[in-house]
Amino acid sequence: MSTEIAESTAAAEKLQQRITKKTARVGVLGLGYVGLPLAVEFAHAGFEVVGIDVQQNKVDQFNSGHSYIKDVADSAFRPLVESGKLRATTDFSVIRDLDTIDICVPTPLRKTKDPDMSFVISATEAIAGHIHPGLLVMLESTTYPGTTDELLLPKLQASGLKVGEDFFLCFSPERVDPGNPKFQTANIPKVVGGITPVCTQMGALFYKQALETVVPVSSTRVAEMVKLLENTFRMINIGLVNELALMCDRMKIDVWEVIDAAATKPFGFMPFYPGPGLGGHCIPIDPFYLSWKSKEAGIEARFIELAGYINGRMPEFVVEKIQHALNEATKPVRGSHIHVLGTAYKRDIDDVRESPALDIILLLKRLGARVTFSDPFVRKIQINGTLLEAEDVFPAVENADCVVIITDHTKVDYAGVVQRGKLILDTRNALKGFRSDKIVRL
Ligand code: SAJ
Repeated sequence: MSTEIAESTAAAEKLQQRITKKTARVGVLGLGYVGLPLAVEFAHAGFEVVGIDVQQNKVDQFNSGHSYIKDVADSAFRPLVESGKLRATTDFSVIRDLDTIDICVPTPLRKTKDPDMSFVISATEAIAGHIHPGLLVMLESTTYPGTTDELLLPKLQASGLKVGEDFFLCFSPERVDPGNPKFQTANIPKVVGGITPVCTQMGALFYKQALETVVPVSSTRVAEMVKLLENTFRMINIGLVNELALMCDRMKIDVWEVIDAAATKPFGFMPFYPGPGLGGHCIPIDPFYLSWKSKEAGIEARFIELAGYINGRMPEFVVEKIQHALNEATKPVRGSHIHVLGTAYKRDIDDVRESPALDIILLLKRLGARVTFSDPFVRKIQINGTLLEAEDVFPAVENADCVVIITDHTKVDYAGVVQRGKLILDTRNALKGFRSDKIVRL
């Protein structure tokens, strides 16, 4: 028993008991790529878990024992649902009977690159409507420093309950890396910071029941900033290597060879790789939460803005490379058949959100090209409201005037692509081991 919790209030002591005895009723609000795996981990640890989502179809799939998140196999999911340990609902009033609740809802950007907090606000208001003594609330959605104390706390304290005594409030960044076979929810260290020391301890105690490593920090703002540093670090370093790729292209230097050789340095260097642009729902977006908030604090986040510009320019750069390559073959883009290999935002996943492939296909269509695509994980995509269905790889590769590798999925027969393709632009170094005049690299 931690002394601070024991000396705090009866509500704290009761919650601590329930967490350590695993009788606490756990709630997860938002059943996406973060919420569903988190719900599974706590059910697996022995807690009774209720998932809450506004989408009935997700709740129905969840309660049928089918995991719609690729990183969670049905075999690990179905038994938990069948045993009654895990269930889902669209009914937010269940919060009244919960001891803990994790908010795992999206934090996208508006078109103006301002944070869209609407999902977090509606989740918080739903919780505020059913808050009760002893409830532990944890926000996991990536957001700007200050969200938990400025946005959530006032809404939750409007109930008259006092934070750190009657209820407990923490921020704990999600660190899910979709498709990562080595690191999944249970073995990714979990940072957690509370509004008060007792909140931090309660959050740390909670996560310790199901996750291998917990990293308590002194406040919610520190925890919020940790996540933004992690993802801004990635975004800026990707922007750096993309700019290096632009330089090497002009200087006729193989940027991939440069990075591989630099990566032999055993300290002080971490390889990042150029690509067709920045996809996903985290890396292209999270850093703008930081630059938005730092602007409010009077600091221009120039690194973020510059990296955002460079990463955002990569789709156009890829299209210029295609134009140049076709030009060498005395073919205009207009009327040419261009086949795109891979549309997911990164290898071996099925997610196309913010994928640079979508931008590249749109740009090519605007230039009058006939564009087809294939992707082992993606069957159809929307381009400016028009549905585009995936085609079988080889007939399209054989027929195309130019093949463009946008996503380097592992289970593609690249030897077959090199054999059959007339002209191949490789934006991911997927053809690293191949030598041929028909291959053009980024
Ligand atoms: N990319 C490059 N070059 C690189 C690395 C990535 O162009 O060297 C591109 C990818 O192709 C992709 C985008 O950047 O389009 C994002 O890649 P990512 O590997 O960061 O993938 P995410 O966004 O699915 O996952 C990241 C997590 N990734 C890793 O830590 C490896 C992690 O930063 C977060 O846990 C997660 O975002 C999140 O939820 O914030």
